[in-house]
Amino acid sequence: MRKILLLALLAAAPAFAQSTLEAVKSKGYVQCGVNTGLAGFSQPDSKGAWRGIDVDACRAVAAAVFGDAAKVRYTPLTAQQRFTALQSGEIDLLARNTTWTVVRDTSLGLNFVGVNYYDGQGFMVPKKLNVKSAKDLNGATICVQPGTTTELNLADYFRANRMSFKPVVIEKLEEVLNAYFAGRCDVFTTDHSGLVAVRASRAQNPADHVILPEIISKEPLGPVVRHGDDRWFDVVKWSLFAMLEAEELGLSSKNIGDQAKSPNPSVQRFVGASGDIGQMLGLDNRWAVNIIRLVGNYAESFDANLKPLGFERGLNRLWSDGGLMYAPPIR
Ligand SMILES: N[C@@H](CCC(=O)N[C@@H](CS)C(=O)NCC(=O)O)C(=O)O
Repeated sequence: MRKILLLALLAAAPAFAQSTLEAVKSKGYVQCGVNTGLAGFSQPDSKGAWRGIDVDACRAVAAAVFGDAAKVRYTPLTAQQRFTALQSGEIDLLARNTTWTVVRDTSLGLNFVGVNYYDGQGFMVPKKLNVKSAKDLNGATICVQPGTTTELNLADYFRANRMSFKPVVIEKLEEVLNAYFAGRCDVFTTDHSGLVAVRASRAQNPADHVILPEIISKEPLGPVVRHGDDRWFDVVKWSLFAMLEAEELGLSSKNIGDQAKSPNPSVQRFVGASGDIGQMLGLDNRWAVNIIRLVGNYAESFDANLKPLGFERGLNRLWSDGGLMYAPPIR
Protein backbone atom coordinates (compact mmCIF):
# COMPACT_ATOMS: atom_id res chain seq x y z
CA MET A 1 0.00 0.00 0.00
CA ARG A 2 2.73 2.37 1.05
CA LYS A 3 4.73 1.48 -2.04
CA ILE A 4 1.78 2.29 -4.29
CA LEU A 5 1.32 5.62 -2.56
CA LEU A 6 4.99 6.40 -3.00
CA LEU A 7 4.86 5.49 -6.70
CA ALA A 8 1.79 7.66 -7.17
CA LEU A 9 3.53 10.55 -5.47
CA LEU A 10 6.65 10.10 -7.59
CA ALA A 11 4.57 10.03 -10.77
CA ALA A 12 2.77 13.20 -9.76
CA ALA A 13 5.91 14.95 -8.54
CA PRO A 14 7.25 16.42 -11.81
CA ALA A 15 4.04 18.37 -12.42
CA PHE A 16 4.34 20.06 -9.05
CA ALA A 17 8.09 20.21 -8.80
CA GLN A 18 8.76 21.78 -12.18
CA SER A 19 10.28 25.19 -11.60
CA THR A 20 9.47 28.18 -13.76
CA LEU A 21 12.98 28.00 -15.24
CA GLU A 22 12.42 24.38 -16.30
CA ALA A 23 8.97 25.21 -17.64
CA VAL A 24 10.32 28.19 -19.58
CA LYS A 25 13.16 26.09 -21.01
CA SER A 26 10.83 23.35 -22.14
CA LYS A 27 8.25 25.63 -23.76
CA GLY A 28 11.03 27.69 -25.41
CA TYR A 29 10.04 31.23 -24.43
CA VAL A 30 9.42 33.58 -21.50
CA GLN A 31 5.82 34.78 -21.14
CA CYS A 32 6.20 38.36 -19.99
CA GLY A 33 3.43 40.61 -18.68
CA VAL A 34 3.91 44.19 -19.88
CA ASN A 35 2.04 47.49 -20.13
CA THR A 36 -0.71 47.86 -22.73
CA GLY A 37 1.32 50.66 -24.29
CA LEU A 38 3.44 53.13 -22.37
CA ALA A 39 6.16 54.78 -24.47
CA GLY A 40 9.66 54.07 -23.16
CA PHE A 41 8.50 51.22 -20.89
CA SER A 42 6.63 48.80 -23.12
CA GLN A 43 4.93 49.58 -26.36
CA PRO A 44 4.87 47.93 -29.80
CA ASP A 45 6.78 49.94 -32.45
CA SER A 46 5.50 50.59 -36.00
CA LYS A 47 6.50 47.04 -37.00
CA GLY A 48 4.74 45.50 -34.00
CA ALA A 49 7.99 44.74 -32.08
CA TRP A 50 7.74 45.51 -28.36
CA ARG A 51 10.16 48.19 -27.14
CA GLY A 52 10.98 49.78 -23.79
CA ILE A 53 13.00 49.36 -20.62
CA ASP A 54 10.48 46.86 -19.22
CA VAL A 55 10.56 44.97 -22.51
CA ASP A 56 14.37 44.92 -22.14
CA ALA A 57 13.97 43.32 -18.70
CA CYS A 58 11.99 40.51 -20.39
CA ARG A 59 14.50 40.27 -23.26
CA ALA A 60 17.41 40.11 -20.81
CA VAL A 61 15.88 37.06 -19.13
CA ALA A 62 15.35 35.38 -22.53
CA ALA A 63 18.93 36.20 -23.51
CA ALA A 64 20.21 34.70 -20.23
CA VAL A 65 18.11 31.54 -20.53
CA PHE A 66 18.21 30.91 -24.31
CA GLY A 67 21.01 33.08 -25.71
CA ASP A 68 18.18 34.64 -27.76
CA ALA A 69 16.48 37.86 -26.65
CA ALA A 70 13.60 37.29 -29.05
CA LYS A 71 12.29 34.25 -27.19
CA VAL A 72 9.67 36.25 -25.33
CA ARG A 73 5.90 36.37 -25.73
CA TYR A 74 4.20 39.48 -24.43
CA THR A 75 0.93 39.76 -22.54
CA PRO A 76 -0.31 43.37 -22.37
CA LEU A 77 -1.97 43.98 -19.01
CA THR A 78 -3.86 46.83 -17.35
CA ALA A 79 -2.92 47.75 -13.79
CA GLN A 80 -5.87 45.76 -12.48
CA GLN A 81 -5.13 42.59 -14.45
CA ARG A 82 -1.40 42.35 -13.82
CA PHE A 83 -1.15 40.59 -10.44
CA THR A 84 -3.78 37.93 -11.17
CA ALA A 85 -1.97 37.13 -14.42
CA LEU A 86 1.23 36.48 -12.45
CA GLN A 87 -0.42 34.62 -9.54
CA SER A 88 -2.34 32.31 -11.88
CA GLY A 89 0.78 31.35 -13.88
CA GLU A 90 -0.50 32.96 -17.08
CA ILE A 91 2.80 34.87 -17.21
CA ASP A 92 6.27 33.90 -15.93
CA LEU A 93 7.35 37.43 -15.16
CA LEU A 94 5.73 40.84 -14.79
CA ALA A 95 7.71 43.83 -16.08
CA ARG A 96 5.12 46.59 -16.17
CA ASN A 97 6.08 49.85 -14.41
CA THR A 98 5.05 48.23 -11.14
CA THR A 99 5.81 49.83 -7.79
CA TRP A 100 7.44 47.70 -5.10
CA THR A 101 5.35 47.95 -1.92
CA VAL A 102 5.19 45.76 1.16
CA VAL A 103 1.54 44.80 0.53
CA ARG A 104 2.32 43.52 -2.95
CA ASP A 105 5.51 41.83 -1.80
CA THR A 106 3.74 39.90 0.96
CA SER A 107 -0.03 39.50 0.78
CA LEU A 108 -0.16 39.22 -3.01
CA GLY A 109 2.38 36.39 -2.92
CA LEU A 110 4.92 38.16 -5.11
CA ASN A 111 8.64 38.88 -5.12
CA PHE A 112 10.09 42.08 -6.53
CA VAL A 113 13.49 41.28 -8.00
CA GLY A 114 14.85 44.83 -7.81
CA VAL A 115 14.32 48.25 -9.34
CA ASN A 116 14.75 49.16 -12.99
CA TYR A 117 13.42 52.72 -12.58
CA TYR A 118 13.21 54.90 -9.45
CA ASP A 119 10.15 57.06 -9.79
CA GLY A 120 7.61 59.12 -7.85
CA GLN A 121 4.07 60.32 -8.44
CA GLY A 122 3.31 63.67 -10.05
CA PHE A 123 0.53 65.74 -11.60
CA MET A 124 0.02 67.05 -15.13
CA VAL A 125 -2.34 69.91 -15.97
CA PRO A 126 -3.19 71.85 -19.13
CA LYS A 127 -1.00 74.96 -19.26
CA LYS A 128 -4.02 77.16 -19.90
CA LEU A 129 -5.29 76.45 -16.36
CA ASN A 130 -2.28 78.40 -15.14
CA VAL A 131 -1.69 76.13 -12.13
CA LYS A 132 1.83 76.37 -10.70
CA SER A 133 1.75 73.96 -7.77
CA ALA A 134 -0.12 70.86 -6.59
CA LYS A 135 -1.12 72.93 -3.56
CA ASP A 136 -3.38 74.92 -5.93
CA LEU A 137 -5.45 71.85 -6.84
CA ASN A 138 -8.10 72.13 -4.12
CA GLY A 139 -11.46 71.06 -5.59
CA ALA A 140 -9.94 69.80 -8.88
CA THR A 141 -11.31 66.91 -10.93
CA ILE A 142 -8.51 64.36 -11.21
CA CYS A 143 -8.17 61.46 -13.68
CA VAL A 144 -6.58 58.33 -12.21
CA GLN A 145 -6.33 54.61 -13.07
CA PRO A 146 -7.62 51.99 -10.61
CA GLY A 147 -5.50 49.16 -9.20
CA THR A 148 -2.52 51.48 -8.90
CA THR A 149 -0.53 52.94 -6.04
CA THR A 150 -1.52 56.26 -7.61
CA GLU A 151 -5.08 56.10 -6.27
CA LEU A 152 -4.07 55.78 -2.61
CA ASN A 153 -1.24 58.34 -2.81
CA LEU A 154 -3.65 60.84 -4.32
CA ALA A 155 -6.15 60.45 -1.49
CA ASP A 156 -3.35 60.62 1.13
CA TYR A 157 -1.84 63.76 -0.36
CA PHE A 158 -5.11 65.65 -0.48
CA ARG A 159 -6.08 64.55 3.03
CA ALA A 160 -2.68 65.54 4.42
CA ASN A 161 -2.98 68.97 2.80
CA ARG A 162 -6.64 69.42 3.84
CA MET A 163 -7.78 69.71 0.25
CA SER A 164 -10.61 67.99 -1.59
CA PHE A 165 -10.76 66.55 -5.13
CA LYS A 166 -13.18 64.70 -7.41
CA PRO A 167 -11.68 61.46 -8.71
CA VAL A 168 -12.46 60.26 -12.24
CA VAL A 169 -11.41 56.61 -12.15
CA ILE A 170 -10.94 54.93 -15.54
CA GLU A 171 -9.21 51.56 -16.04
CA LYS A 172 -7.95 51.76 -19.64
CA LEU A 173 -5.02 54.07 -20.42
CA GLU A 174 -6.51 55.02 -23.78
CA GLU A 175 -9.76 56.09 -22.13
CA VAL A 176 -8.27 57.90 -19.16
CA LEU A 177 -6.06 59.90 -21.53
CA ASN A 178 -9.01 60.70 -23.80
CA ALA A 179 -10.85 61.99 -20.74
CA TYR A 180 -7.91 64.18 -19.73
CA PHE A 181 -7.17 65.53 -23.21
CA ALA A 182 -10.89 66.24 -23.76
CA GLY A 183 -10.94 68.29 -20.54
CA ARG A 184 -13.25 65.95 -18.64
CA CYS A 185 -10.78 66.23 -15.76
CA ASP A 186 -8.47 69.10 -14.85
CA VAL A 187 -5.54 66.93 -13.86
CA PHE A 188 -3.95 63.58 -14.78
CA THR A 189 -1.93 61.95 -12.04
CA THR A 190 0.45 58.99 -12.27
CA ASP A 191 4.14 58.15 -11.94
CA HIS A 192 6.31 61.05 -13.13
CA SER A 193 7.73 58.74 -15.83
CA GLY A 194 4.20 58.07 -17.06
CA LEU A 195 3.50 61.79 -17.29
CA VAL A 196 6.71 62.45 -19.24
CA ALA A 197 6.02 59.52 -21.59
CA VAL A 198 2.36 60.39 -22.14
CA ARG A 199 3.04 64.08 -22.70
CA ALA A 200 5.79 63.30 -25.24
CA SER A 201 3.94 60.53 -27.07
CA ARG A 202 0.21 61.24 -26.79
CA ALA A 203 -0.38 64.98 -26.44
CA GLN A 204 -1.27 66.82 -29.64
CA ASN A 205 1.04 69.60 -28.50
CA PRO A 206 3.26 68.57 -25.55
CA ALA A 207 3.99 72.22 -24.71
CA ASP A 208 0.29 72.67 -23.82
CA HIS A 209 0.76 70.55 -20.68
CA VAL A 210 2.81 71.18 -17.57
CA ILE A 211 4.07 68.68 -15.02
CA LEU A 212 3.83 70.27 -11.58
CA PRO A 213 6.99 70.37 -9.43
CA GLU A 214 5.67 68.23 -6.52
CA ILE A 215 6.60 64.54 -6.36
CA ILE A 216 4.24 63.09 -3.76
CA SER A 217 5.45 59.49 -3.34
CA LYS A 218 8.21 56.95 -3.82
CA GLU A 219 7.58 54.64 -6.77
CA PRO A 220 10.43 52.18 -7.17
CA LEU A 221 9.42 50.27 -10.32
CA GLY A 222 10.71 46.79 -11.02
CA PRO A 223 10.12 43.29 -12.39
CA VAL A 224 8.09 40.82 -10.32
CA VAL A 225 7.87 37.03 -9.98
CA ARG A 226 5.76 34.67 -7.87
CA HIS A 227 6.61 33.63 -4.34
CA GLY A 228 7.94 30.11 -3.93
CA ASP A 229 10.38 29.72 -6.82
CA ASP A 230 13.80 30.86 -5.68
CA ARG A 231 15.58 29.56 -8.78
CA TRP A 232 13.50 31.73 -11.10
CA PHE A 233 13.69 34.66 -8.68
CA ASP A 234 17.50 34.42 -8.90
CA VAL A 235 17.54 34.25 -12.70
CA VAL A 236 15.33 37.32 -13.16
CA LYS A 237 17.06 39.28 -10.39
CA TRP A 238 20.59 38.69 -11.69
CA SER A 239 19.55 39.38 -15.29
CA LEU A 240 18.55 42.86 -14.15
CA PHE A 241 21.72 43.29 -12.06
CA ALA A 242 23.88 42.17 -15.00
CA MET A 243 22.70 45.17 -17.03
CA LEU A 244 23.66 47.55 -14.20
CA GLU A 245 26.96 45.81 -13.47
CA ALA A 246 27.89 45.95 -17.17
CA GLU A 247 27.39 49.71 -17.21
CA GLU A 248 29.58 50.02 -14.13
CA LEU A 249 32.30 47.83 -15.65
CA GLY A 250 32.18 49.78 -18.93
CA LEU A 251 30.83 46.76 -20.83
CA SER A 252 28.32 47.38 -23.62
CA SER A 253 26.86 45.63 -26.65
CA LYS A 254 29.65 47.30 -28.66
CA ASN A 255 32.61 45.89 -26.73
CA ILE A 256 31.34 42.76 -24.94
CA GLY A 257 32.60 40.50 -27.74
CA ASP A 258 36.29 40.86 -26.94
CA GLN A 259 36.46 40.80 -23.16
CA ALA A 260 37.47 37.19 -22.48
CA LYS A 261 41.14 38.24 -22.19
CA SER A 262 40.44 41.34 -20.09
CA PRO A 263 43.02 41.84 -17.33
CA ASN A 264 40.15 42.81 -14.97
CA PRO A 265 39.10 39.77 -12.87
CA SER A 266 35.56 41.20 -12.44
CA VAL A 267 35.17 41.39 -16.22
CA GLN A 268 36.53 37.85 -16.60
CA ARG A 269 33.96 36.54 -14.13
CA PHE A 270 31.20 38.57 -15.76
CA VAL A 271 31.85 37.12 -19.20
CA GLY A 272 32.29 33.59 -17.85
CA ALA A 273 36.00 33.37 -18.76
CA SER A 274 36.61 32.46 -15.12
CA GLY A 275 34.36 30.95 -12.47
CA ASP A 276 31.02 29.21 -12.99
CA ILE A 277 28.41 31.82 -12.10
CA GLY A 278 26.15 30.87 -15.01
CA GLN A 279 26.07 27.31 -13.80
CA MET A 280 25.14 28.45 -10.29
CA LEU A 281 22.12 30.19 -11.79
CA GLY A 282 21.15 27.10 -13.79
CA LEU A 283 22.23 28.86 -16.98
CA ASP A 284 24.98 28.82 -19.57
CA ASN A 285 28.21 30.46 -18.37
CA ARG A 286 27.77 33.07 -21.13
CA TRP A 287 24.42 34.21 -19.63
CA ALA A 288 25.63 37.75 -18.90
CA VAL A 289 27.52 38.10 -22.18
CA ASN A 290 24.31 37.17 -23.99
CA ILE A 291 22.32 39.81 -22.09
CA ILE A 292 24.78 42.57 -22.92
CA ARG A 293 25.38 41.41 -26.50
CA LEU A 294 21.68 41.17 -27.32
CA VAL A 295 20.00 43.75 -25.05
CA GLY A 296 22.79 46.08 -23.89
CA ASN A 297 23.73 47.51 -20.52
CA TYR A 298 21.33 49.65 -18.45
CA ALA A 299 22.57 52.94 -19.96
CA GLU A 300 22.09 51.61 -23.49
CA SER A 301 18.53 50.57 -22.67
CA PHE A 302 17.81 53.92 -20.97
CA ASP A 303 19.29 55.92 -23.86
CA ALA A 304 17.46 53.94 -26.53
CA ASN A 305 14.06 53.97 -24.86
CA LEU A 306 13.72 56.89 -22.45
CA LYS A 307 16.16 59.55 -23.56
CA PRO A 308 14.37 60.27 -26.86
CA LEU A 309 11.24 61.09 -24.83
CA GLY A 310 13.14 63.70 -22.81
CA PHE A 311 13.95 61.63 -19.70
CA GLU A 312 16.94 62.58 -17.53
CA ARG A 313 18.90 59.85 -15.72
CA GLY A 314 18.38 61.62 -12.34
CA LEU A 315 17.93 59.09 -9.52
CA ASN A 316 18.52 56.34 -12.07
CA ARG A 317 22.19 57.17 -12.48
CA LEU A 318 24.60 54.55 -11.16
CA TRP A 319 25.50 54.92 -7.47
CA SER A 320 29.06 55.72 -8.63
CA ASP A 321 27.65 58.72 -10.56
CA GLY A 322 25.51 59.97 -7.65
CA GLY A 323 22.36 57.95 -8.39
CA LEU A 324 20.59 55.03 -6.70
CA MET A 325 21.37 52.26 -9.19
CA TYR A 326 23.53 49.69 -7.45
CA ALA A 327 23.99 46.03 -8.33
CA PRO A 328 25.40 43.66 -5.71
CA PRO A 329 28.70 42.15 -6.79
CA ILE A 330 28.64 39.49 -9.47
CA ARG A 331 31.17 37.22 -7.85
N1 LIG B 1 3.54 52.36 -10.60
C1 LIG B 1 2.15 52.39 -10.30
C2 LIG B 1 1.28 52.85 -11.46
C3 LIG B 1 1.42 51.96 -12.65
C4 LIG B 1 0.40 52.25 -13.78
O1 LIG B 1 -0.43 51.38 -14.09
N2 LIG B 1 0.46 53.45 -14.39
C5 LIG B 1 -0.46 53.78 -15.44
C6 LIG B 1 -0.34 55.23 -15.83
S1 LIG B 1 1.11 55.64 -16.73
C7 LIG B 1 -0.21 52.87 -16.64
O2 LIG B 1 0.85 52.36 -16.83
N3 LIG B 1 -1.21 52.69 -17.47
C8 LIG B 1 -1.09 51.88 -18.66
C9 LIG B 1 -2.16 50.86 -18.79
O3 LIG B 1 -3.14 50.88 -18.07
O4 LIG B 1 -1.96 49.97 -19.62
C10 LIG B 1 1.70 51.03 -9.78
O5 LIG B 1 2.48 50.08 -9.81
O6 LIG B 1 0.56 50.91 -9.34
